[in-house]
Amino acid sequence: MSTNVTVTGAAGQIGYALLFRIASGQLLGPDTKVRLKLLEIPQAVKAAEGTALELFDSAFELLEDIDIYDDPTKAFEGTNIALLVGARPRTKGMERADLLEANGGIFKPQGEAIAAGAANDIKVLVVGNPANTNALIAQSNADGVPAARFTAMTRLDHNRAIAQLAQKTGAAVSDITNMAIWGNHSPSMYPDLFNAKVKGERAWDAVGDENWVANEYIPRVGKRGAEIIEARGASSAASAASAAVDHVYDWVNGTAEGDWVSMAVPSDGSYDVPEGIITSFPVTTSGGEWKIVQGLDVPEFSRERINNTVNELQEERAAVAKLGLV
Ligand code: NAX
Repeated sequence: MSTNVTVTGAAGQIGYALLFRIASGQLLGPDTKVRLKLLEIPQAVKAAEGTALELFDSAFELLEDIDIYDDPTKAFEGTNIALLVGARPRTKGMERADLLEANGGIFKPQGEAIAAGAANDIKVLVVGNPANTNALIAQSNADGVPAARFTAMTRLDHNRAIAQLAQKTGAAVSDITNMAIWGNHSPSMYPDLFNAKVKGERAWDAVGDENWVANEYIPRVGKRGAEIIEARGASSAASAASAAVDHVYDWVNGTAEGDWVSMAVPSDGSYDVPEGIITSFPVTTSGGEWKIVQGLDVPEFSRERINNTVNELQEERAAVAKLGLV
């Protein structure tokens, strides 16, 4: 048995890091063979073919086949896992409405193609920005596919939040559990230290410095993408690919007992977050399904910040609704 994995934006920089991780078995585990289906725009198909040659040259034992398409209907046919990485970036002078409209032109037909031909167990992760709202557009246009199959990536923010907390407290990354990112994959997202733990102790108490949390930690995690661009001269790529692998691996294989991960998923109204928007929550996964963790502590400090990031997503939803995309 093999699993069909579609990757869009395959010729891009995240694609270049991601495809080798998938083909080596890190996405689905060492017992699952993979057939890659790559989607690119016509101008980038040749570059995707170049990456496919390198994948071939790596002689990955789990990689059964690679097909390259410039047509979403073919790229999503029979697919089990779809990683939607390709998106339209914001260019100079572009207003938010223009950005959302341009991405609507990508994610609406991709949602329709998923509905038309993907496998019954399809799972979708949207990485391409604005990821949460692009996921909402795809989901809204995928008639007949359960909304829960559409998720967006906040796992990079989650991993950044763990790494920064480990550095501050001197703990190992493996000592940090129960991290949660709430909201949008944008600088407004909220990493929650009230529920995260450092060696079992509440992270807020382990840090013991509200000023650091409010004025250094949260902005640092939120603006880490800009810091990487400043240092590298290009946006995060390998860390984003790594986070995408973590997201799908945990969705398919389940979260560890007592721990959870962050995924942007369609809200069911939990924690008074408006229903329907695709927003990050702490979730557990089991049997290929996710569940929002219930009953967590949401003090005023968290509530204000969750409301702020969720309001941003509601505005994005209103803007794409106005464009007839959802
Ligand atoms: P690149 O510009 O290197 O690659 C994007 C690729 O997508 C290009 O090869 C392009 O031809 C392709 N593409 C464009 N439209 C397409 C379509 N309709 N169908 C198929 N392919 C299409 O960008 P890269 O650095 O790889 O980043 C990809 C996306 O990830 C961007 O939108 C970026 O903003 C987003 N990110 C999201 C992150 C997250 O945490 N959710 C973090 C990393 C990254 O910034």
